[in-house]
Amino acid sequence: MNISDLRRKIENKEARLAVIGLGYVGLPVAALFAESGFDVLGIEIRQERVEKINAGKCPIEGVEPGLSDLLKKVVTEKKLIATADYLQLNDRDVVLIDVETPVDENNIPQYKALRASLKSLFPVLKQGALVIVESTIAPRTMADIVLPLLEQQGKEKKALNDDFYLGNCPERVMPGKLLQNLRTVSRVVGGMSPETADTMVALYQHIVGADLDPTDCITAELVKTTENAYRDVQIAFANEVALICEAVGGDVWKVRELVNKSPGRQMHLPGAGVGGHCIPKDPWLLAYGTRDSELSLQLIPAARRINNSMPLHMTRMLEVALAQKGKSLKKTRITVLGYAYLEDSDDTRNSPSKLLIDHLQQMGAKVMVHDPFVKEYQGNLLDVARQSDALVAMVKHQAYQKADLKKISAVMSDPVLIDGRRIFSSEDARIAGFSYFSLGISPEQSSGKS
Ligand code: SAJ
Repeated sequence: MNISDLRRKIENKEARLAVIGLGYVGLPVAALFAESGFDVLGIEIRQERVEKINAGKCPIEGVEPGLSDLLKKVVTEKKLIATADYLQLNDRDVVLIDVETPVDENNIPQYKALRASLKSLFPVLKQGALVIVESTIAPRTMADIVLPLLEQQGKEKKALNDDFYLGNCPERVMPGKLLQNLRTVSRVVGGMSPETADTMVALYQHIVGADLDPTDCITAELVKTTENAYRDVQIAFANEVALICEAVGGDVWKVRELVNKSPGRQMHLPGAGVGGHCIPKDPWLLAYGTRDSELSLQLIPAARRINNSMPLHMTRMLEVALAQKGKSLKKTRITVLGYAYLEDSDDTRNSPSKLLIDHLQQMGAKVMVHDPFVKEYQGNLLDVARQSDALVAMVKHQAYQKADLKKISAVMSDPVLIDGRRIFSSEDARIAGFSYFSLGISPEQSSGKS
């Protein structure tokens, strides 16, 4: 089958699709293509996940509007079937790869899952099939790693743009808005040839109601990692301004509001840390692309260091607040509000709270954790906070924005409130009986002494 035949089959939805990796990205993608009328095979190595999906049950927890119902519908209609068996890929015209691409403790990309999926795919890949990597990858990964693994295995060889076609179409999803982002956010469509990119546009047009920008693979790899490195640097800037405001007696939240009135400014939100599956990782993927060059990056690594230091800054704020009451961290009881990395989500990957909790425990504090979305930390907030010396607010869950601070303060002893996301107002916290300290506001201003 040549690219024109494939394009025709895609346009009239006869092409048989497969998605390798039914996680936060792969599962909604598979469900959307199934809903649009394609026959979709989902490949998932976790057997329990396969069974759950084939029972029409969504394995993704948290608030994902529409996903559970959509999955149930397409599974019931048998438009989406999950399996762990790679052999079933042999009749698939298009194979999307949505496996994890984490970085290790040295910020080096770990492509184990990507390599494994390509190695399993090679022997069963249908002649003339289109392979699209949706996972986020470092620049040059398509050319240096993906292509060679599809061109040869052992003695068997395959020819690009003849035996198979290849592209990279990075996802732009966000937990809590998986379906919405897939349907409404533009995508960069990188093909190993212009014809492949155009064929990929024809495919994604079935589920994406936004710009589809055809280009080459290196551009697609650079755009995805750059857009997240951009966000990380912007957040780091906001965090450094927060530290400046604390040092000079300012209020970063007011400063940010007024700075953003200046045309062309978009100062991001300072915060207690940067978590999630994208932002902490993608700057390192971008940097990894330069590994064979003489280039030594400055700004992008520095931004990562600043953002990673924010949970420890919360500890320092806590120590200052407790010292004003003649207390030290050792033996105090601290309640951490929020373990997810993002408000109103159950996603705990790279949770900044984990860094804070580990550090507080190393300093000898007894740490309680509450999070309305994370199973092991759900429970009655008053019970968790009871007898605590301090609260550290790490995630701006709606439940905390609506919390009755008076009731919480009443079950604590001489309470301190450290606010890492400006969830509360200084006045409300003080009236409720807390000694209140907010990230980005000098201690004097926070406690109303200035
Ligand atoms: N954060 C800040 N200050 C900010 C924004 C975020 O401290 O101004 C923190 C958050 O608390 C969180 C982390 O950074 O811990 C990441 O937040 P995020 O809003 O960037 O959420 P993510 O990680 O889900 O980012 C995803 C990314 N999307 C993709 O990679 C496809 C990101 O590019 C999007 O901008 C973001 O979703 C979004 O807002 O849609």
